[in-house]
Amino acid sequence: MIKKYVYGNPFPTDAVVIEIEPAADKLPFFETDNQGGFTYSLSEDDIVYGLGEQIRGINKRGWQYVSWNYDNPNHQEDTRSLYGAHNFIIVCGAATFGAFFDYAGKMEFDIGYTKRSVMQIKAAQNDLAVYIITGENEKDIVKQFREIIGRSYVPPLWAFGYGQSRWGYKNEQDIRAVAEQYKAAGIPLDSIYLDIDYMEHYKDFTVDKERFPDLKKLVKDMKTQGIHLVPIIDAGVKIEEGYEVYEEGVRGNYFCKNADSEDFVGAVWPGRVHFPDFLQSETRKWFGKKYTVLTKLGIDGFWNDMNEPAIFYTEDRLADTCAEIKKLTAGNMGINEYFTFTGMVAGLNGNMGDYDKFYHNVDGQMVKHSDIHNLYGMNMTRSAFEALQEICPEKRTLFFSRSSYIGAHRYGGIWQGDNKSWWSHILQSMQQLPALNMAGFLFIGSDTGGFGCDTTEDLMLRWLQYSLFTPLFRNHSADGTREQELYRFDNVNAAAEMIKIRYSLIPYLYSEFLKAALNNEMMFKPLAFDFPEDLTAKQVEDQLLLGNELMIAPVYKQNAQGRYVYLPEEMMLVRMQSCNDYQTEILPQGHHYVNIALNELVFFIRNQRAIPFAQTAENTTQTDIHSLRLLGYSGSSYVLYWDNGSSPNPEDSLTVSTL
Ligand code: MIG
Repeated sequence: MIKKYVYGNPFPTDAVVIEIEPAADKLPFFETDNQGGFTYSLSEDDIVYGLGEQIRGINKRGWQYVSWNYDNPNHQEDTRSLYGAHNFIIVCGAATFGAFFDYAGKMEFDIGYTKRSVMQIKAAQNDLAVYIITGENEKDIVKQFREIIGRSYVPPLWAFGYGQSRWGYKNEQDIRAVAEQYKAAGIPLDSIYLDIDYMEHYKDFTVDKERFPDLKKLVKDMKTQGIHLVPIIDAGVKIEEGYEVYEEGVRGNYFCKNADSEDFVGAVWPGRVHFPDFLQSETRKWFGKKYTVLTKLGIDGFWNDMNEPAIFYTEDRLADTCAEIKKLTAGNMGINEYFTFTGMVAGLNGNMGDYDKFYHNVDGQMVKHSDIHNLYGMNMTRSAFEALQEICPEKRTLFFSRSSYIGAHRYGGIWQGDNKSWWSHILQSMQQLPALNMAGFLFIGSDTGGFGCDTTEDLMLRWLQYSLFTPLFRNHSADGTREQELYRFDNVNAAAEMIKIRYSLIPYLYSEFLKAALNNEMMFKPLAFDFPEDLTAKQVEDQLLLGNELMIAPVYKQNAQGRYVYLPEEMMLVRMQSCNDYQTEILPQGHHYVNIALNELVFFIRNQRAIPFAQTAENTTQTDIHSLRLLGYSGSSYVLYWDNGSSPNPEDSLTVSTL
């Protein structure tokens, strides 16, 4: 059952797509101060799940989180905000219920941080809707929630292939070289990503003519090899006379304004920019249509970046900072002045105060950005999604975004933002998956191998062995870091086998994805969701159930030759060196130490279940679902969901068959 409680005058976020009448009774479970604050007493055994893309564990107890979409490539345990805001939690224990705090501004979730047994949730203003969901169990609560937030985005089938990306591919030759070297190494590939360097001076919807003289031909040549090129689009629009997007935006009043009703100026990669006011439907229509510049060249996938929006600096703060620094550095600078000075410089990027300085035009009303901050990225992706539905109505376009709010799951996927080539970031990515699924995000994945800093061969192999299970499977790294295309490593063979295994698993992964999307289910679940009576399962933070048949337990520690795994029931261990070389072993319920060599993939098939396993393929156009074999317990069957992989509504071509 879902009940809605309204406080003040909430801004319509469009997270919930079903009309729900506000309840007349008193808010259950929480005490409210009627000032945006909500308090719940946690029992010792309560678990709190959720918050989507956030730091720390599957159980969120013991930290304070802040929903404030934020560009933090250096996130660690002490971080409070990441790229997305997903204010949905499930409390499980003394009482079990779900709660969604539909509020687009800054929101704090103190989950036993200030006081171990108190959960304090606080919206910056008392203008929000709170949805309380009760049900049979966690999965039922999720299903009810997902029903009210609308169907999750389903990407084209090719988006389940492996993708290679790097910030630093500078020109056509670089792109062609990546394709050639993957082919030479015999590694399947479905996509290569174009980062900001394909643009002319980082201007959206332009292509640098010198470095990419004939993008249309490049797109075509790549397609004949089964490879899709996926360009990036940034939120900020460069201020430059004669640049069409800028001029149209100014003329149409499509940009965010400052307090004096002038177009607001921030600085990001292109230098000084205006930010499209994606909260206006007119802006969304205008900006969305711009994607045709690229679809006309044969492009059929995009990633939307910098849409928190990230702001490196604003002009007035820069001027103030420079003036202050002049004063600080005049004469003999003391150590306190020195730290004030470095702090001021570091504080330019993503400064909270800058988000108070611009406004959105919502039906003629000026709304301060910080009050609706977390909706910006969602509306950018919505702009693209809705426009592309009109421009290419016959097929799905791949979209994923960096920033998001609940509701954005209807328009695209998300990648989990900038991470690092750190072992801890394998685990961090994995711990977010169930929470993201709870919030509707199904097309998700991390920058495999790590985005920032230098990767190592063993980190890459272990990351592949995890990421090959995630719907979005992309190797991505930052400019200046060690190159990490798989052919760069000594043990290219082991990496190649992992990618081939991914392609053999695509029928299973895609089928489970369709089930999750069409039936409002989770693709990745904490163990306790399927084994609610098992007290040990409740504590497992580094294993996940995948679909209804698998359990994954990746290695995420350097030099580890294996790991401890907890089996909540008897399962079949599958140990693969390649699609055709594998061993299986039945393990009883309980604790096990499992050896896992660096070149091996280990996963578990649940008791009396089986999964479809295909011949590997060079890319998804070769995925053959007619020669599937079942892998797992003999005598068990599998229900396969399949469609043509491209029709806008999966239902239109859906087939459900039992193997
Ligand atoms: O400030 O476009 O998260 O994936 O490679 C960095 C360059 C801007 C951030 C994205 C990352 C991308 C990078 N971008």
